[in-house]
Amino acid sequence: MALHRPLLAGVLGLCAVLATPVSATAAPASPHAGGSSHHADSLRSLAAPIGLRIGTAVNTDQLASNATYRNITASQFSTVTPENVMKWEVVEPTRGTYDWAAADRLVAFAQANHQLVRGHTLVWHSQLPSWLTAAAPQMSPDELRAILRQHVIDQVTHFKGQIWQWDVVNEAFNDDGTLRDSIWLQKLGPGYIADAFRWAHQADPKAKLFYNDYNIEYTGPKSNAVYALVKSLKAQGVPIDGVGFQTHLDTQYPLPDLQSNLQRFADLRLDVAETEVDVRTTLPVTATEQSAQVAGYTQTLQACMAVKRCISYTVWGFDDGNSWVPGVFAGEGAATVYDEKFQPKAQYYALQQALELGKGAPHRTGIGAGRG
Ligand code: 9MR
Repeated sequence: MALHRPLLAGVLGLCAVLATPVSATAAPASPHAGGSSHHADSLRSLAAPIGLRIGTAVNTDQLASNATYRNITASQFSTVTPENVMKWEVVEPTRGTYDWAAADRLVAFAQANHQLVRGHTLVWHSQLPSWLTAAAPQMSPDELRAILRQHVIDQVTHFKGQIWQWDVVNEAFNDDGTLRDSIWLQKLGPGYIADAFRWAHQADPKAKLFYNDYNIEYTGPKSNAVYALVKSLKAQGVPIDGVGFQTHLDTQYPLPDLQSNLQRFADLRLDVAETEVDVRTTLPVTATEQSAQVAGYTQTLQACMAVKRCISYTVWGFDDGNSWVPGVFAGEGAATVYDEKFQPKAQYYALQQALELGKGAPHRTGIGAGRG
């Protein structure tokens, strides 16, 4: 997989470090974590008055085996994203044989807990099944296109009516703004992107269809290239509804213009979402670094709240024990809002406080389906 160029979040002093938590009740979850009995200070409850959804990526092994993990997932968040179980290698490990079991269980969990689901992801260069990566180089463009079309249509059809937002195409660009040299680009040319949106729309006309990428949170060659792409897709009538900004941040890099960048995409009459937020730093974490992490969470949530078409804010896992970061960035971690023992950190209270203080933010209208 591509290593993300660490992003910035460390605008020290940009946001005040929280001295006092908004509430001491952040904690895990009442036994009635589902249903409508969420604590008034939960992230999902605090975000509800402005129509904002707060989400998390979910590790479905933890969800099945760990009651604390399950309770926090249910009580704090109003959307869930499968961290891995809707990816192609999981849903079709053998050609023609689908295994939806893990994804279906997550969808059922979400429904039981009145959560919406972000489907992740239909077209990507990574986590492809080995039968596909082995055979693709020898396939004709027509053959590969038929396989991709079938994949998109079968998966979206399977979950029809159950997915709020689909990440239809994920990470199609390089950081310099050129298209990534994936098997899709090599064999099908750049038109595979528009095709994927058309196929997904055909299979579930009500799902909101997103383009999703990292390092597009600030303006620059990559963000500008995605902007040009989605503007052109809209102009051609391709059924795209939104852009997902993954927002994997690192305290050593600045994040200069997230809000205005989100706004320029929103001005194209697209919804926007922060889809995979985390803020990593070097270990062990110093007080200065944690301040920068707190600032990163505050800044990213406030930017979303300030943009009316920013309809969801999703963290890429909520606890440090299950974060992807240490496995990929040597010597870094502590990127989430709960520690390894599922205790909320200052980063959690920063989200709580931003929501508390942002009650006057514009009410989102994009919760239902529909374009324009
Ligand atoms: O968090 C995911 C991790 O468990 C997987 O091993 C990894 C495989 O590439 O994918 C991680 O999730 C990625 C997401 O699907 C797309 N954006 C970047 C995320 C972090 O790598």
